[in-house]
Amino acid sequence: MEGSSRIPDGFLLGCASAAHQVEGGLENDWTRMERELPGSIDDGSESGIACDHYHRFRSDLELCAHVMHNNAHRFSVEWSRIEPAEGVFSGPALAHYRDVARTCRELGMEPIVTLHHFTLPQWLADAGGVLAPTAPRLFARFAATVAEALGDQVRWWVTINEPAVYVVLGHLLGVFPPNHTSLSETRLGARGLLRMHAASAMAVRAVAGSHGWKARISIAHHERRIRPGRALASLDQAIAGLSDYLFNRWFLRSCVSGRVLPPMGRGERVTGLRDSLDYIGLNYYTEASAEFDITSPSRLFMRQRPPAGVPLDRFGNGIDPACLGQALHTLWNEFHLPILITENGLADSGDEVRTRYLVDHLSAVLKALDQGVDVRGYMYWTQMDNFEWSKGYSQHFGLYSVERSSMERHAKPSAAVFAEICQSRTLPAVTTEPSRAR
Ligand code: IFM
Repeated sequence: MEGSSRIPDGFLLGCASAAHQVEGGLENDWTRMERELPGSIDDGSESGIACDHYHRFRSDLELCAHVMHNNAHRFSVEWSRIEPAEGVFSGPALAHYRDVARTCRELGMEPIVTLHHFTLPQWLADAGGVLAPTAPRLFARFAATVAEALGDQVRWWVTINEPAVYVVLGHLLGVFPPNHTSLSETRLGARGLLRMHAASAMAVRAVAGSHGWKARISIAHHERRIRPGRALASLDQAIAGLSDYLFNRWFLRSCVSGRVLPPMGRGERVTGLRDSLDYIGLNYYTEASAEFDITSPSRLFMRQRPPAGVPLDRFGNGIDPACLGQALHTLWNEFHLPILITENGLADSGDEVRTRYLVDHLSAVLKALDQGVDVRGYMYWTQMDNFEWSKGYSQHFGLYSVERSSMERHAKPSAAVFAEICQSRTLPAVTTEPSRAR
């Protein structure tokens, strides 16, 4: 391992989760799709009670703090629970999330709160979802309500999780609600999310200002390193460059410029967008190769393939920790904003590759830190195996497994390694060879 293996004091280390994947008992656009659209979930499951984290959050958080020695925790608040009907806010739901944030603090973990993580209340989905002209205003009102309830406990905010993933999977590829496959809707959806981000960032800042606490606001940006498939094929290079711009840069650059950049808009200014990012939340998993494919106009003429010469995850995506290092450098060089790794993880049912993945990716982070990139923390995705969206319960990203019949949590070997890292604040040397995750 090159560079420092010592993790600096104050560096945040923890796990990330999302309400729909762990809480259970929800009524939102996803639960409706799971029930009503046959085949929408690969293993035929419904999220159901998920990990029953809504009722077990305290003991789950204790595992993070006392067993894994985490000093931070990222979770999302569920809009459909807090605002079950338009304009009707649930006091008990707000009190619950306030309790979660306060419990994090009491356990010595910095809470990082996501306002939108893939799900929408059904009433908003019925009104057009993120395409609805009212969505930014409604999301801002929701954000202000959450900030009023939780704000004195929370400094780190994520307005929207992975906007590019959300709009591509929901509006271009039809895998997430609303299950549409429309290029023009994809453009409108991207614009809608940008406006929702701007409006909610302004709302959280206004509440913070009036109460005198500090809010650090960002999105959780999913960066997927995309290389041209055939190094010398100029169409592959063009398509890789285009998808890198659309998927990895468009949202962030629009935020910094304060305008809806082409091709989603014509540079029109959005109130509150400019300087709406205090840091960059980075979700980093894998890399891909892009090849030009004339037969798939609906996929922007692009076919993604596993890259050559690197180990693959179980979806066939490349695992190369150096790519996380490159992502950190390119983001830092372009935006000069602190970076918080809001997600990094691996689906590995046998827990055979996770330890290596974790240590190598953390090692890449420490190297980037040594080289001057301002990285503030690292959240592993995720504490426990949970509902992995359209893959259902078939994918296992967790450091803990969950027995579905009893809901018992069991630490995997990688959890012990993460615990040791967080406690000693030092990276161990890992000797196993990288292999393909099952
Ligand atoms: O489970 C998801 C999470 O909700 C968003 N980022 C990627 C994770 C793994 O696929």
